[in-house]
Amino acid sequence: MTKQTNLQKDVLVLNLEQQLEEIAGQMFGKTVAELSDQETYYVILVYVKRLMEVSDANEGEKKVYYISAEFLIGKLLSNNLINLKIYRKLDEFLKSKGKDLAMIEEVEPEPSLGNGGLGRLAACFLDSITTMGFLGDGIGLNYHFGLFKQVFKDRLQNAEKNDWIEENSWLTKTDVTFDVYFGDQKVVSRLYDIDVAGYDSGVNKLHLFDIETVDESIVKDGIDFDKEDIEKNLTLFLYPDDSDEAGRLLRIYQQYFMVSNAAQLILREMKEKKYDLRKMYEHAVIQINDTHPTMVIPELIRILVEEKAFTMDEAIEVVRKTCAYTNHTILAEALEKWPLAYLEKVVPQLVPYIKELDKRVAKEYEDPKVQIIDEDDRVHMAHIDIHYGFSVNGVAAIHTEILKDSELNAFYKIYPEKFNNKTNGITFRRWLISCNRELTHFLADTIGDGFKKDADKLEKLLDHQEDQSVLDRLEEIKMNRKKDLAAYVQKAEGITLDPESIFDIQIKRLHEYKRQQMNALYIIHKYLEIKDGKKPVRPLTFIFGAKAAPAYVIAQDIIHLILVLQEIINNDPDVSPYMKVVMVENYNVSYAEKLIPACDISEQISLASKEASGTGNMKFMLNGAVTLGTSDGANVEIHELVGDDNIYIFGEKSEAVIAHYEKADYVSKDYYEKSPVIKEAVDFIVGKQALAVGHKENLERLYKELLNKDWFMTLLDLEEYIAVKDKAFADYEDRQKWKKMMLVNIAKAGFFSSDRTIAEYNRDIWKLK
Ligand code: GPW
Repeated sequence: MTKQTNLQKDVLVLNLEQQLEEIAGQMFGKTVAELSDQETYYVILVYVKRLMEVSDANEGEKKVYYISAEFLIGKLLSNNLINLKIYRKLDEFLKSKGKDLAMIEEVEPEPSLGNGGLGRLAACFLDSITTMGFLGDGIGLNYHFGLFKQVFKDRLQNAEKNDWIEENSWLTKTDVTFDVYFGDQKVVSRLYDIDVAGYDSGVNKLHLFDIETVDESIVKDGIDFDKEDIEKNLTLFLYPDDSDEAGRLLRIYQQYFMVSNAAQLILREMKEKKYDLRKMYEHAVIQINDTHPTMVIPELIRILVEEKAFTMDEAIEVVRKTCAYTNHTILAEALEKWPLAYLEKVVPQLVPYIKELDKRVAKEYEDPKVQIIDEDDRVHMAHIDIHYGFSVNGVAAIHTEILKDSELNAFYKIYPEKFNNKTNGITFRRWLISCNRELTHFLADTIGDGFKKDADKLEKLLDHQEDQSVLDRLEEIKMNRKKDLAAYVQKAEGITLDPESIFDIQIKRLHEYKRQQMNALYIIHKYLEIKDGKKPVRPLTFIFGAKAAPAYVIAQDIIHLILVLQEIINNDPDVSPYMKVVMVENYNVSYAEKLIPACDISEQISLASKEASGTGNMKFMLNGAVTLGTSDGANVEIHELVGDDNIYIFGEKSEAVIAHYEKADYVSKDYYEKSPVIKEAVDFIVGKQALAVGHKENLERLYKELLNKDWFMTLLDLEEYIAVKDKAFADYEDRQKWKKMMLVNIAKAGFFSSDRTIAEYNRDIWKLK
């Protein structure tokens, strides 16, 4: 069987040219040479899907089910071609037909199935799980309009629906359907699959559930729609809250729909393979990606008790041995706590089980901090995961320590053996091989191409620190990516960037804890300096990309401020030769793939303790950018790896920040009044110039927030940030020094391969063969 399918695949690859001509003929009645880029994309899509269909599936006695509300997979064409090892062959064929593969890649719509880091991590993990030969599938939802599309109007973010699903797509409709009950209300699900090809390996699946009664026409202007009718709206949108909890019933409907389908799919597979359900944990491990899929625990227990004749004790035991939980945040507002009344309304059948789980905890432990249902009748989802799963992991070393020492300390005392760290990682297939082909080829020529399968081999680059031609080539490749980006930004945003300037980039979801506002205050400071005659030796380019949750008012205000600064600065003839600001519209994975390789300075400036890990920081480093960051999340591990000389670290440490919260002694106004530099920058927000361009309401609200609240302590670190950033810009002029910093960053990035992360998940949690 295996041999035969392999042969089929080999034949398809061998006959790539014939195959494509044949498909082109059938689909469009044309030869490949006659196709438009759009048509060529569809033809390749059909071919690659066929190839994956006949590829060997990964096999094993035990499977990991990675359940996640988000899979931010990005465009798939280029990565599939790379992982199937046909990129070059196809590229050459297309060239011979007068076509440019890069242009064809542009045609593909980007799947819109995630917000940010959490969803992108899930996508990197699928790539690595599959590449490493493990049996593992993703389970999530097929949101029709996904995360909103960001459009700037009048220097404000507008949210529009993101209509990403086309007739021909990577989705394959299956004949798998399940009945899902919300109390008495039944809906019928439909499973869509996306094949996940590993690099030089087999395939796994991303299972996305949907319902056929969804009615896209109920979405009128923007992203508003009637929230009442579940059958019509269940899978329309990905709830656009990254870290802000907005307790909405629809979100609970989606979560239950996801886990009910997951549970039914898993039990179906157990049955098909004739596995003993009482030993489910020998064949299945469920990784719960943050608390969004937590209801899978009571749901599985319910099914085992009601349909499979388990006692409550037996069901709890089996489920406990099957489920593992990953925590991605310590932000209180992001830890899901659903009112019991909401759960009663959406999934009354689950409530008795949740109450039973709560009762057992209450009987055993008195500490109110570890109860499942609190005094206000809110259900703490993470607490279900910790009590009724076998593993709890954080996503970077410092984050896991904070979980153990403070946020989840009460649980750590009960279950020290459950806690473990799994520092995040990124797939190098997308974040190096695909997005920076020139750098990839150069690295392969310099140190051999072993790093493609074993990322630690990048360290070999350290042998070339004194090799002038290597250093010069790194600089040259960076310049080429900056030129590429400048050309793209010119087209997409209508803004001219100078590739000779320093590209300083902050791209990530917009959130106060990530402190884009601190970067904006630096920009104001620099602007005023230049106005004052203090010109930088080299022009500076400040680039932002960020979506803000539509309900997150201050985040919208920060976007507004940045767009106001963009307008003022880029149009000021005294200043624009020395600095530019650009906030790119609708930042997404595809944009990241262009921005990251072009970056000189990677902004990772979250308030220490608040960014669980960050993964953009890793992508930048891998592409030769130098980090300017706080001692937060994975920055701490980057710092340890590259050493003091190859990173710019500033700001209060997490212990000090946590102490500020405990003592409630941070007063932003004190910082404002103490420092003329801070005062001047903050006042600019509501000064004449800003108000002439921007909206009073937004700017004043932001100003007041910074002065009177500043919950994420922007002003705490601002002065140090200004000093260290200025130092980084000055150091950039020592080109030799900077090129070595680039080299060390690339060489030390191997640790952040998601292959390493997945190997650790498997070693400590999943234990797949
Ligand atoms: F709040 N993260 C995210 F923890 O992108 F659930 N979305 C989310 O909803 C949450 C976390 C949640 C991010 C973290 O902010 C980031 O630090 C981390 O690198 C990433 O998840 C992957 O672990």
